[in-house]
Amino acid sequence: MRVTCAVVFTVLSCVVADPAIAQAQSRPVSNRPGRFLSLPNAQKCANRPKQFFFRGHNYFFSGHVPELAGRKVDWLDARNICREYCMDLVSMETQEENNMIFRLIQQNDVPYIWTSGRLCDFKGCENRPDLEPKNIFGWFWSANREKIQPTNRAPAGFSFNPWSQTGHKKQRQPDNAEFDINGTSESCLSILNNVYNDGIAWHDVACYHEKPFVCEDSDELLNYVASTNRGIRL
Ligand SMILES: *[C@@H]1O[C@H](CO)[C@@H](O)[C@H](O)[C@H]1NC(C)=O
Ligand SMILES: [Ca+2]
Ligand SMILES: [Ca+2]
Repeated sequence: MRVTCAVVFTVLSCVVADPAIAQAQSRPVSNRPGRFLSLPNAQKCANRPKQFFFRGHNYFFSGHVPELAGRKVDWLDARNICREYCMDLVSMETQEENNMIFRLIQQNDVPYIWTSGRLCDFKGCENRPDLEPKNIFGWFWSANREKIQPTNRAPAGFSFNPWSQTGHKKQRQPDNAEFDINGTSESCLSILNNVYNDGIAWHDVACYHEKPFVCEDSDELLNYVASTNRGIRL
């Protein structure tokens, strides 16, 4: 097992776009001690739920998987459930993909989901002027470590800003509102369905909240499992 870990992290380190973020990411990211990212399980990867397909990736919504339906988990647990399937939480890099996820939420009346969006506010994110101010430039997709575009305007290729214009403090998101209440940072990106009478929109939310989630294929984990399991069909 230890060898597998070392190999995984060697493999992963080859495809890391942002070493600072990636290195920090392999450490625990919540206050619960001793929590790490899960390794993929080849059997689960081969048999992963494939509910819909978009631009080369399979996806599933946890609420539509019999063994996961009704389960709500915190952000890291959600990532780890996805990762065992060679997937990760969903990352909406384009408006088309974002629309697809918004439609899923709307058509199934889903109250909220986790995405892979994460604020770079942990160890490894210091001394990064390019991430300041954090609420505008500090967000990234943890699934592939790509930066999320500045939060204060429509991302390139989007005709609108998917971050909500309102929230707990009646301010546009991200607003880190729970930090003002009791010092808990809102470091994870959730899509909320009209919780603030604001339609379906992106919100920064504290990572301990428990939510259903959408998983998306991870090229990195699929490639790793393919390369270490000769003949496997993924
Ligand atoms: C902070 O406030 C939220 C909202 O009232 C609550 O759910 C959460 O448990 C609180 N957290 C702590 C650490 O007190
Ligand atoms: Ca994506
Ligand atoms: Ca918020």
